[in-house]
Amino acid sequence: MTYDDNNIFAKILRGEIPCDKVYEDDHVLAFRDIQPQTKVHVLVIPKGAYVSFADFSAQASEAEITGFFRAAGKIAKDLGIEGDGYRVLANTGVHGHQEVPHFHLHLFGGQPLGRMIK
Ligand code: IU
Repeated sequence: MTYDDNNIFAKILRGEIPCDKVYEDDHVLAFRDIQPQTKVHVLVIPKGAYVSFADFSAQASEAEITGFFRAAGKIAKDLGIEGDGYRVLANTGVHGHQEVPHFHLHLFGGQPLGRMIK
């Protein structure tokens, strides 16, 4: 899918809009969701221009994919939500109700989550 350089996460990556950053490395940025749905609600995004999970999983290099998922796991651990458990979610496309067209993982935790979030 064509990537929109003006999506909000692209602007955050370029530093044009601030974010509440919790982690950054060469390939990954993570920040707190602006409208948290749970006590801990963090978004993990690749720095590369991928619209969705579909594009990221199909087009990203193995190094990007490995780095991304390793970072996501480390972020959850560093946030202190690993012990009691948490939820990872990637809304994708129209049926998935993806609102921001830059691939992101939601990390939800810090409280019991029930069966579904979102
Ligand atoms: P979705 O998976 O694309 O549906 O979720 C997008 C998330 O991005 C949603 O939880 C928003 O609250 C969040 N978000 C944000 O953290 N900062 C922003 O400036 C905007 C959306 I716009």
